[in-house]
Amino acid sequence: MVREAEWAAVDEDGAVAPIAALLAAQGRALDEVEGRLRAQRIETPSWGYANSGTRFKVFPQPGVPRTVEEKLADAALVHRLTGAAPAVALHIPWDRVDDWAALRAHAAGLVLALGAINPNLFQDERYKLGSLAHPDAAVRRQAVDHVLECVTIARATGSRDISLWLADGTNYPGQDDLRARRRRLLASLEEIYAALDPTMRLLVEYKFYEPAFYATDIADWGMALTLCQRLGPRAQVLVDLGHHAQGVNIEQIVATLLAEERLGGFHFNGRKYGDDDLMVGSTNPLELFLIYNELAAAEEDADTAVAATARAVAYMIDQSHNVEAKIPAMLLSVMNCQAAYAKALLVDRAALRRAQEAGDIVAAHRTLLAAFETDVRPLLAHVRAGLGGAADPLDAYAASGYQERIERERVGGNQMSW
Ligand code: LRH
Ligand code: MN
Repeated sequence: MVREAEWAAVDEDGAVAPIAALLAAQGRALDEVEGRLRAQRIETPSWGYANSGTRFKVFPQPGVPRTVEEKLADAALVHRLTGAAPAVALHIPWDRVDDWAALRAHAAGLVLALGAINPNLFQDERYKLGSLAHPDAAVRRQAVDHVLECVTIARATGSRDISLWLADGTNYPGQDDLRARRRRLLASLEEIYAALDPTMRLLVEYKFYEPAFYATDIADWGMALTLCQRLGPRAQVLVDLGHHAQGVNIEQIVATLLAEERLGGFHFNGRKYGDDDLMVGSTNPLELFLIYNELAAAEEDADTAVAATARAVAYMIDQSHNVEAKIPAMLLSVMNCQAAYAKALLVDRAALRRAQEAGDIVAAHRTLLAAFETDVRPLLAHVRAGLGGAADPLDAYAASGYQERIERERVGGNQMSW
């Protein structure tokens, strides 16, 4: 499929020499940084390979998967080329199959794992007034049962995380009792938490508005954190980059959740206005770098509980590629995460600490900028090549003929969509 020759050997040693020198000046070895980059894992979303859109229009694209297996095939190529996307998050019922064990084996055959299981409590008519927080006990029962089914699915797919986002909320003041909704929500979550296997986690995703336009039941990190603290240690907060009000300092939320040992994972994407679900790093690469900077620092923290929390974070992409080509968009998104992490790993933390302790604000800020402004592309080409991937995944994809092949072969049937 991908002509090996396309992956021209890069003059790796020469190209990474500047990075090696930069690290040597810090008394650090290139191997340490390369080792952490080789261990980077980004989970891609099955729904990112399918058709998606806005309330105005869903634009179908040629070659889009008609089956979960075709989604996995596309995800497998993204992993082969980047070396850093070995798992796919699933959404239920969008990805429901009859035989989960067979799907798991099929994925393994593609060198892929099945990742987080995402329940869907936002598309059934009965959820108009909410799901886990709904005033009607019968509706809450249905919603809890759906999440319990997702726990059963996770057991079959070997997934660690149940990744839960709720559209629950109200549109007008007085529509419902806000504390009563929280009580109902917590009771539903307690039943779900009790059903988790000891190796499983419940990731609680917050969002400040939409589709609710007055009060969202889990609207911010504080509401999610306090719910998780009431549930237990395996309930952790999921940070979707598109779910904050303008101007919110997301890297500070990340630092806080790490300090609380409650950062469970991310839904990475880019946004300029609302929950735009654009390619991560496309609108604000500095913010993505600053988020990875908090994570890279926490991974090395002397506080072993904080370091363990940072190392257990689930890095997941949650995007909808409404107009751009889906597989190239996913490739660039993974590449942007690799670049942000690589830059964060180059931060001279000793110099940063010295400047902070000396109160030298400009020097401290410049220490971060120096890493952010470092060209890490040769380093990443080196790391990917070492993982059997492509020096430049997008060039390799263009040369592979894969897009032309899927557009030729995937004719007929129903394209998958939200
Ligand atoms: C909600 C959300 C959530 C999903 C969906 C696909 O906006 O971020 O994570 O399940 O997008
Ligand atoms: Mn999300």
